[in-house]
Amino acid sequence: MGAPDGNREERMLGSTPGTRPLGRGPMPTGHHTRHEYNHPAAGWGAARSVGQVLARAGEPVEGFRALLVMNQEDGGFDCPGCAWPDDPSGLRLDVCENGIKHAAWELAPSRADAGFFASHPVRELAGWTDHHLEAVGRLAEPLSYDPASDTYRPISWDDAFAMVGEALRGLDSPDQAAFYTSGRLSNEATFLYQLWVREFGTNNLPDCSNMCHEASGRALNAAIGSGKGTVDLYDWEQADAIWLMGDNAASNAPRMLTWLAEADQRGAELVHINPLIEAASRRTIVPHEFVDMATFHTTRIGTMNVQVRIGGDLALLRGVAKALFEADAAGDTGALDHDFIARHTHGFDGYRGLVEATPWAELTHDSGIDQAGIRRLADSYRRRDRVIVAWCLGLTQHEHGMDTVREIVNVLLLRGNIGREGAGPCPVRGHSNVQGNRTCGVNHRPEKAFLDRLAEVCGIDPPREHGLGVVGTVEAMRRGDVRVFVSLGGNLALAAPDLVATAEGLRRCELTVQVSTKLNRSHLVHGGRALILPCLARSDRDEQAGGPQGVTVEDAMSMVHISYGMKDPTSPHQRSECAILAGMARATLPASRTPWQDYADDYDRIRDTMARVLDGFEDFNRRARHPHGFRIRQLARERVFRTPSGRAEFSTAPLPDDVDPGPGRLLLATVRSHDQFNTTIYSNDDRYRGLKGLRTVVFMNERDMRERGIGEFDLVDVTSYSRDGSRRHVYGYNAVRYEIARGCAAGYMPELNVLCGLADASQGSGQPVTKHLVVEVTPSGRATHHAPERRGS
Ligand SMILES: Nc1nc2c(c(=O)[nH]1)N[C@H]1C(S)=C(S)[C@@H](COP(=O)(O)OP(=O)(O)OC[C@H]3O[C@@H](n4cnc5c(=O)[nH]c(N)nc54)[C@H](O)[C@@H]3O)O[C@H]1N2
Ligand SMILES: Nc1nc2c(c(=O)[nH]1)N[C@H]1C(S)=C(S)[C@@H](COP(=O)(O)OP(=O)(O)OC[C@H]3O[C@@H](n4cnc5c(=O)[nH]c(N)nc54)[C@H](O)[C@@H]3O)O[C@H]1N2
Ligand SMILES: [Mo]
Repeated sequence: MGAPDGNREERMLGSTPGTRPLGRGPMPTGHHTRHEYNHPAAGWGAARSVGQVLARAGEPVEGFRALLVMNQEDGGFDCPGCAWPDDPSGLRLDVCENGIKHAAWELAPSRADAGFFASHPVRELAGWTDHHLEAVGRLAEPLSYDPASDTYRPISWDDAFAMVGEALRGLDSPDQAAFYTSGRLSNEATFLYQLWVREFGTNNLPDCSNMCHEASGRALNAAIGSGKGTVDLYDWEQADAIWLMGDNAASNAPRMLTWLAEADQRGAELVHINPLIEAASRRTIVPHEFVDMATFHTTRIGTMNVQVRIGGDLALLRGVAKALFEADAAGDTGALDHDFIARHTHGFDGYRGLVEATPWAELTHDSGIDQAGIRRLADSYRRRDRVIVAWCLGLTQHEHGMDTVREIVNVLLLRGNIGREGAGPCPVRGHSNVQGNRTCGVNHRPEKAFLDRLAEVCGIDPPREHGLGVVGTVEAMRRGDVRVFVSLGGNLALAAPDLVATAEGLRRCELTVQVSTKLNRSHLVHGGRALILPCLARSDRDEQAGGPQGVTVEDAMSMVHISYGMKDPTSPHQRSECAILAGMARATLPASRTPWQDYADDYDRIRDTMARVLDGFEDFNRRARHPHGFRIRQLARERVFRTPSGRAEFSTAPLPDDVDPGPGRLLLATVRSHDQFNTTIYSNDDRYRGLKGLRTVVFMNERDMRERGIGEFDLVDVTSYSRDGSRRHVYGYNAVRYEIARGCAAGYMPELNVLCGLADASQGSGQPVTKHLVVEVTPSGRATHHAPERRGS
């Protein structure tokens, strides 16, 4: 913080040769350390880390009290962190270290008020790191950007709504606006949001899913007729093998550790498929068993580590299928579930033909796992009757993410591992309500049936053409085709690829509107006019004309339940997301017949409408209040597949052609540290990877370092090669030795988003390929010698 420093923005981008980069966490002190992390995941280290974050958040006692009722059956609010489900048996205390950090961060007092903004012009704030921006506290009142003083100034809610309404009504076409969401928004607010946007006349509803699990949703839809996973926690209790692919569970879904530990105790096989050896694949102390914590009892987690190369998962899975087909051909009648295949699937012969024709040499080369290793995995799969395959971003943020997810389904189908107890596909969703956002209508490619129902029930005429996703929106802003940008939560300026290009797009807008809880980069990278509208968070008490209001979310396993915030709002000027949406909608659509104010007064009325529009939400108000809510019916779980053939579909994608980055180059995955939630950075530490005090790092395999003459913590420059032939750079990062597959590298998002070009998005899913960047890492200051070369996609 401190004095304005124009240089700071560039130092955060790491874009100046010979200058040390700052990163997005607290200002680096220059002191950093690395040790092998030999302690179990979670446990006392977790407790200590929570204490530090609570202390920094300023209200430890209040914080702790709130946390004790979080995720609990009798009242309490839903954890604002990840989407892992609550324990329906109530036997496990469902809080985790990172959920606590997250809630405590949200519970911070309001300090980002008018006084704060008056004394800190935007050009000064732009030099603060992202950690310091959020650390200011909760946003306290509506603000409008004043160009003359370069500050945000208070504005009344009515004037703010009027500004939004006028700007939107002044556009030549509704498609000149885009409406972003991050996966925090409640189901009720989501429904109002998309209703407003579609009544206004566009499907430009980009959301964080476009960068997250878009590939999973599309692949599952094509394969099993539903974009969601089929398993629930009961299945997690029954499985005799669980595969975790491309997921850093110990940091990003810590409550999963309980279930992994229990699975391990009952003898289930746990398989970790990841180019990095992550903490959950070693040992854990189940985070919720405080007695165990006291006695330092640890549970072994992880019985098999398969260190696939980046982008090699499809080849690995296909190798497993090949081994099964070979066993079947050799007379092993139990290798495949022929009965299931005949009754419930379509396209089997084509898939078998493709797999049998693929030589082992290709599969081992592309996966980075030798034949013996693939066969070991296939044997283990053959021996287990109930197998869950869970996955996260390590599989989706690739050009071929959809093909890889479909290959998971192929392998599951071979042994009937779907629609059976203890088995099935399980995408580990990210944001706490990202799945509910989709269910309730945030989708730039809505289905016809949904729009028909919306039209009929709500009496509107929704547009039918597909809208823009995240990358399309950024491109359209840069061209000047999107002129108004509204954001319900999130931090697009930092979460999107190519931070420089995204900033250019946002700055070209005539108006940017951010409905947020905390100050972030997206408030500082703004349009000609800009609004910051402070909203209540899930933990805050939400009092409306109709009394205290609760909102629902859907977890990663399709459970929907209601929760009530219980903390008094930190400022009387904050409004609920539903109220803000109703205000903006009324100002935009003066002739609207939608009862916006009634909806905002009493969310039961929103739920009554939702019950008529959304499949599976019948009797919504009553069922949401059941102690554990209700599960949206998932037909694929019952082996009813709503695909064109009426069966589960095998797919026959070719092997990805992009596993080799080219001579001298590496494939780089951007990942999260333990101490961050997406663009919210709590500290510069990454406990399970043993790193302290530094985020501007590149994790590398020791041999790849040696080949380049790079030692531990040496300064390196990283150049990325985009598909469109452009290059991007960061300078002065530190190389860190790590147990990572050869030819692979990793570093942190959002710092390294600068390296991902807008052109580097999957043709299948539209997802930026942020786990698959082609890079060169060189000792700092030494130019690269490899000729530039265009790569196809
Ligand atoms: N505490 C905390 N919790 C979170 C979040 C957070 O930031 N902090 N974010 C939330 C959100 S929105 C999401 S989407 C999830 C994200 O959860 P994760 O998907 O776990 O997030 P990442 O850190 O991006 O890690 C991806 C993992 O994929 C691995 N990987 C990279 N490339 C490949 C590959 O080619 N193949 C395979 N098999 N693995 C690969 C990496 O080594 C890493 O372990 O977590 C959610 N929960
Ligand atoms: N390179 C790279 N880039 C990535 C990824 C990656 O793995 N690598 N991951 C991608 C993924 S999976 C995701 S999900 C996106 C995340 O992208 P986003 O969802 O856009 O980003 P967040 O960091 O989760 O947003 C944090 C901000 O949300 C606001 N906020 C928090 N709680 C609330 C609330 O209750 N209501 C409202 N209205 N606002 C709130 C706060 O102001 C906070 O600053 O990033 C993507 N970007
Ligand atoms: Mo995500």
